[in-house]
Amino acid sequence: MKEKLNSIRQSALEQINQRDTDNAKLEEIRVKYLGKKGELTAVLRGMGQLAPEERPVIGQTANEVREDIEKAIAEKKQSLAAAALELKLKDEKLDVTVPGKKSKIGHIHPLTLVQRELEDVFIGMGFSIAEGPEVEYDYYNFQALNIPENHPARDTQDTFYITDDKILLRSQTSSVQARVMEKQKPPIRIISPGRVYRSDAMDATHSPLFHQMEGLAVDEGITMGDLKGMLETFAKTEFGEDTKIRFRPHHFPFTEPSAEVDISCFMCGGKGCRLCKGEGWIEILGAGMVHPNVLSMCGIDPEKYSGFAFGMGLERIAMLKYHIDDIRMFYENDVRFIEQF
Ligand code: 2NM
Repeated sequence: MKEKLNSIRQSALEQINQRDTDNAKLEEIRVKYLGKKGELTAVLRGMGQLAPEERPVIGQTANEVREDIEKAIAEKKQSLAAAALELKLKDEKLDVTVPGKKSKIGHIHPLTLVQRELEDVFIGMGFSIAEGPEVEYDYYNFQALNIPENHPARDTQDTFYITDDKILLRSQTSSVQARVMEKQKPPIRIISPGRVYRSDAMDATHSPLFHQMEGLAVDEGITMGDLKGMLETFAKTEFGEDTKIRFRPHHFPFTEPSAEVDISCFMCGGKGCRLCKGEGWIEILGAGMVHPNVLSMCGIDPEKYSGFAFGMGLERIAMLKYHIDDIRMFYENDVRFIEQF
């Protein structure tokens, strides 16, 4: 009996300590020797047949064998866990000296770039940014801006109507300014950048969707001199300290008097070149003194208050600045184009 126990111990320990014994194999071994139907259990069951004086000795040996096997299993388990941890640590070792993978970084779209730059310039002069809906009432886009019923801009040839006559895609961000004047009392100093829509055929200089930035200042005693001084500061900040501005008489329904504003060519300094087409001057915006009808329609007393307003196309500014000769480049999402900014 004793030999039997010793041989059980020996073969169990041998199997446990084999190099390729893993956790699953350990469990098999445990069941094989210590399980309910295991070899050691079978020996203990057979104790009844032993002589009474042999029982304590064999019993003690059997317990020792059980303890030895249990201990060996526990130790093997521990060494397996240690080896697994070792392997994991080795596997997850991080070599911080390996050169990193370069990830592609996006670019700011040139229109966004120009919009942000202009916002900074005007915010620096005390303007705040105002926003409004792109789907707009005819009232704010035309009526409140003194644009008469028969004006060509109102034609379906020129404007995208959502409903027959009341709702449209705004054709200028002046609609935002009409909304602000209606809500807010002077002093008002706002710019309204954003998308506008006009039913134009796409070509190198036209797009049915483009971007504008308009500005508005309303207060007591605002004059054309304020407009001129402010625009001069704007032109010098945006296009360089030597930039001059020039007003040419024009007509807009929402301003009186109105003007188109040129800057001296920032490429040739006014001598005449390819960019200014030999003119020395480049048209960049429209402006004027807010029409009294617009003020009163928006609930501001034109006897007490006056204001100036201006508007420019962001695409046009970006095209001049970056020498882009086709407006369609802005909307095609060609990375080779975007990557240049
Ligand atoms: C322009 C040119 C001239 C303009 C007028 C107004 C408002 F709402 F005050 F009447 N906002 N913007 C304006 C004036 C816009 O764009 C070429």
